[in-house]
Amino acid sequence: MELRERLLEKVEEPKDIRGLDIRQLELLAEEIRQEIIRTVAANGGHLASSLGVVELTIALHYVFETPKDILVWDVGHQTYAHKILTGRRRSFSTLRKFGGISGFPKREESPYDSFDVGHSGTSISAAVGMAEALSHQGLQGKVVAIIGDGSMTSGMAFEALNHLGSLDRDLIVILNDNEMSISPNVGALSSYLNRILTGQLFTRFREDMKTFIRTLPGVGGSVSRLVKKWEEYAKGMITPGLLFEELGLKYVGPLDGHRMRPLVETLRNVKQLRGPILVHVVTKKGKGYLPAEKEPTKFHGVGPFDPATGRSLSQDTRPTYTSVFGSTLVKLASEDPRIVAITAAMPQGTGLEPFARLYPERFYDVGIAEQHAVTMAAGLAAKGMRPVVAIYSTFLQRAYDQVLHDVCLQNLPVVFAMDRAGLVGEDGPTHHGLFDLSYLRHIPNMVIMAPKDEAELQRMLKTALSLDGPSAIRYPRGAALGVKLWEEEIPPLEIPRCEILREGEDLLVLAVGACVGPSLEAARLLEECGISSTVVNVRFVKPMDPEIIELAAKIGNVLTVEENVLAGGFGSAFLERLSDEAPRSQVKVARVGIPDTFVEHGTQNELRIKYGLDAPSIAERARALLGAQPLVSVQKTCLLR
Ligand SMILES: Cc1ncc(C[n+]2csc(CCOP(=O)(O)OP(=O)(O)O)c2C)c(N)n1
Repeated sequence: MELRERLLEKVEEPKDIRGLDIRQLELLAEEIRQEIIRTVAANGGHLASSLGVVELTIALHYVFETPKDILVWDVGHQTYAHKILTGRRRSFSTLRKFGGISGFPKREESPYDSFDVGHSGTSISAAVGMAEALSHQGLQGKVVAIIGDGSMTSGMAFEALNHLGSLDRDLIVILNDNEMSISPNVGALSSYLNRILTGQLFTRFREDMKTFIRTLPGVGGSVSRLVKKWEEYAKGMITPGLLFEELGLKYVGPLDGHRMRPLVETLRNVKQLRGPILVHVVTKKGKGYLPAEKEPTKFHGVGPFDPATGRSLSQDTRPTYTSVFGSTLVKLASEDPRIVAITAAMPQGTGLEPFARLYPERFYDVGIAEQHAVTMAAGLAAKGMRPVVAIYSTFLQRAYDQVLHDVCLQNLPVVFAMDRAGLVGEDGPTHHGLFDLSYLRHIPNMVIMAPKDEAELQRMLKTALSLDGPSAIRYPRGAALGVKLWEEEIPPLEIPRCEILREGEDLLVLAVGACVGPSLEAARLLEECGISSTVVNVRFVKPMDPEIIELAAKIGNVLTVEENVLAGGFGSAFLERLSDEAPRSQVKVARVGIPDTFVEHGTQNELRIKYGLDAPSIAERARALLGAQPLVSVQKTCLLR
């Protein structure tokens, strides 16, 4: 039972905490934690990362004069405490809800959110730009980038550090080191940070020097004297953050990110320093909530759960597309030793964990390094392997040139498994996979597939792995349809054959992937008002089945349906083909898809309704296409013949 009034009740903005003492800041941290746990348990969200930086966030807003001093968050999934402290305490219960506040920083939401973000590795680059902008305009203000050890593995972070080290700018990089990405962090940098924490860096150097000196000719009995001398010299030379110092940043740390007093005192000192500085802060992911401390990967991003136990409230027992992809890849890998799998820091999210367990030597987690993942796959394919690169649709955007220049230009057999294609829901505009059909369709050699259900996903994976060139399969986030899976031999598909699911004379509906289900449902609704539809499961967005154009010319009214932006998507591809192959046809076409806008956050269903991708909206659109009196059979044209 709480007897005292919550400190949080009086906090609207950071200035309200600047008069508190350290003990009060510690109490505030506890209150913020409870607020975060309560809200995320109800709404879902990124729990563990946000819990890990509560003290750090308070200390930053306490010491720095935000928003004049600028905080630039990396990824932005850890900003719940920041949101609560910066004017959004009262709206925090709407976190990630349709029409509510975003789960990520948003400039339009608050002047304290300096940069919109959702993808890893942008903070140092953006901070460098901001520091330069302040300087150009003669403005005062410190710029502080806060980046996790996982995000520090991004190529962009290295590019920015490399540049920053050569600039004489006051810029503070806070390295929030919890030794975790979503899964345990990987790579040489991660091992380096770990060696700093365990104090092994100096010990290891000393051992290496001893070994080296022993190999020198003629040192004989004087070894120990020499080693001692080296040790004295090396002690002055080896600072824990030598790597960063060499890059031109002053290194401060490692600091315990959960002890308020040293955090505040160190940040105060750092604030006085000039030039680029890296502050190494050690935090615990999930701090203060036992289930999340124990299982930080599970609680990285969660749906609603029971806060007392940490148990998920979801009742859905259907498999996900992700899990079917993962189990099918395991099965196919047992039949073909050339198959290898690559993830960019998302072994769990992409369903590759079973593969990693069974085939550790054929599995690569490269860190948050999508570009490297793709070009590495190209290298593997160039030398006879069959790489499957599993990357969410939104994150593959990072590697567009690698897909084009390193994979497709050489027609290499790399399979792109693009999870989370289409509307992803509550993560919002940074995470929707709405562009992949457009950014892949124009690249020569690429085969693009979209399954209508999880059994077809299995067949597409089999098909993709039988090709001698690149291919991409895009499938949605969340529960699959629950159809029967292929257990023994998985039959491949014939490229580029589409599948006619229903035949009718008034309307042709060309549906891509997850839109097939709602399109069939729309056809049933239309039938009730006397409109008969042919519904086609497109299957291959590229190459396009010539039969699609024939059907269009025969039926005369065509509705394309896709969960992708309309610009450059499947509907555009259809119009291009129609214009090329039947230039004088009078086929009437309407395209259902995402207009030229970034889509906000909300549940997948809410967004599908808003953007006209649910069955009733599709049926409505078809009625509009067919004119004012949809019950009258429309006139058909067949100008191709
Ligand atoms: C380009 C890109 N790839 C992948 C992701 C998915 N992702 C979100 S958070 C995260 C881990 C980030 O780790 P870290 O920066 O250490 O933050 P932590 O969650 O541990 O606090 C990943 C891989 C992303 N947001 N952006």
